Amino acid sequence: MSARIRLSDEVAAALSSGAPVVALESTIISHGFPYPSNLECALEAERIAREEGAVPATTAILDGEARVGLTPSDIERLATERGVAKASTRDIGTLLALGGTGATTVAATMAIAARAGVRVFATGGIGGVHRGGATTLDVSADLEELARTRVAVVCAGAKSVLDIGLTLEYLETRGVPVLGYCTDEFPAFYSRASGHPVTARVDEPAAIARVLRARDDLDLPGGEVVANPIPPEHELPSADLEAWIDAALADAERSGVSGKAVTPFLLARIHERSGGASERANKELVYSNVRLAARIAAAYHQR
Ligand code: PSU
Ligand code: MN
Repeated sequence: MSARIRLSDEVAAALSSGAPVVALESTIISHGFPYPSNLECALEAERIAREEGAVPATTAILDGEARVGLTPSDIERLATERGVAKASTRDIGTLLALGGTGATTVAATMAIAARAGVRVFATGGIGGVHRGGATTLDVSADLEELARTRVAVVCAGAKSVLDIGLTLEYLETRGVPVLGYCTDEFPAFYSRASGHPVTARVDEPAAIARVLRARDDLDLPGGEVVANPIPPEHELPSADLEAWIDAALADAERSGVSGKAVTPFLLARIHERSGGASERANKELVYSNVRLAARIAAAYHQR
């Protein structure tokens, strides 16, 4: 493993004994939720991973150090400090060299986790091709990282602020399998349905682990999307959702936000517009993804 990455003692011990580890990202903490929901969600995600017998490996870059496995006070810092950068893959080198602090996106978390030896990662939603992406080229670096880095990303699909059809086309082109956990349909984050099919439906965590092993054995590049629909009792009504999303997109258009600020802007607007409902749903789907990721990691490490 790279000497550039600092593992927590707990993560180091788990990796060296072949115990299950689940990577967790930190952009969701610094830029995905307002305080104190962000802190609550990050700590509860760690608790659930442990409850399921896996070691949580929350990842970030702190004061120029790539860290896999954080302390509760590191997490609190990411949840409260102003001006923590949103760090994608391209930012890693700069932050390390110049002593910066960044909350890692799905892409950067995958890049660091893979180099630490972590195979399974849980988050809320992945980035994707934005609406209009065919002309703006606003395509998340998450999709590029999925194409080259061998980490399975357990998520609740992608938000419909994105163009879900184009996101799936892009993943197909780049050779990334999209595995539907107990679903034939790719989920749309707050809702279980998107109208778009997955690559394959897989109904057991152990079967997902076997897919990862098969891909490892053939040395196929890249990772996998494991799409886990939000639990039905937490799904948001689609009429409300469409109104909030349309309003958020219109706000974005009006304010001229661009580049890496787009996704955090849209998330914040949806949370505001929905008066807390989207935050609750977002937390619940993260918890459900962490539980599934821990079970996949446990099966993957059971030889
Ligand atoms: N989607 C969400 N919540 C999030 C993100 C995406 O529902 O917090 C974050 C993740 O960290 C993801 C990043 O990797 O946004 C994607 O940003 P961009 O679209 O700029 O690639
Ligand atoms: Mn973008």
